[in-house]
Amino acid sequence: MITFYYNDGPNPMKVALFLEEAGLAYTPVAVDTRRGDQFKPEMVALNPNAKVPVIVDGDARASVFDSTAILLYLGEMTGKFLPASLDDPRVRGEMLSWLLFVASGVGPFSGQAVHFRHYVLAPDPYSVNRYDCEADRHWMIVDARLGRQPYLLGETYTIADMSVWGWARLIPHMFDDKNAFSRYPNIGRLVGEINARPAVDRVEALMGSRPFKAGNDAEAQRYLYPQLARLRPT
Ligand SMILES: N[C@@H](CCC(=O)N[C@@H](CS)C(=O)NCC(=O)O)C(=O)O
Repeated sequence: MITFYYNDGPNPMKVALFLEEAGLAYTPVAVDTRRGDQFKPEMVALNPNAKVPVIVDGDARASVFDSTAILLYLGEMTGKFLPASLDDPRVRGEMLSWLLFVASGVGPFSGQAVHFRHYVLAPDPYSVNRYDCEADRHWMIVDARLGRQPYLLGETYTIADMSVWGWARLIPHMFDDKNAFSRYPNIGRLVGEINARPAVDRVEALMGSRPFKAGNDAEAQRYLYPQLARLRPT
């Protein structure tokens, strides 16, 4: 049995999507990051980076953190939602390229774009422009790829699409533009297609079953923006 540590953020969403798509049995454990649950010793023991998602696969006695690593683990463990011919190094290389492009570029730049547009405490046009621009540049690359083929890795829906979906569904919020998908029509098509899958209804039911703390009060800021402590006079 898998234990899934999660909140309703984009990275846990990707893993929830896989678990639901694959029909795996799992026990969800909510981690309220605005209340600091991610820093509890039992969480830091599972993920020294003190973030979600994390899974513990009790049957295999495996513990895996970071959404991309978890998607790869679950894909390889089940043999599902992977490209065909994964034993061909060229196919595996292509899959890793796109997974890591999402993990190291799309995700971090999108996260910072959301932060500097919606949550920054000291408004800063330079940073908004920097992260908007980089997030947009990454999304244009994804959109061009999806303009040539239905899915990131070709003709089949894989973990790479699940990884992109976690952040792509937030594009209108990220750019504060409800028509943002008109700039990325192929991503809009993929997000619409994945959102229509029954697994997404189950992911949303899971996320809705546990009301996480909302807002950006002093407690949330203390846990989510540890850099603020450095600004306080000693
Ligand atoms: N690279 C990690 C990033 C994980 C991450 O940033 N998780 C967020 C939720 S989407 C989190 O736990 N935030 C709490 C915090 O930053 O303290 C992954 O892909 O899993």
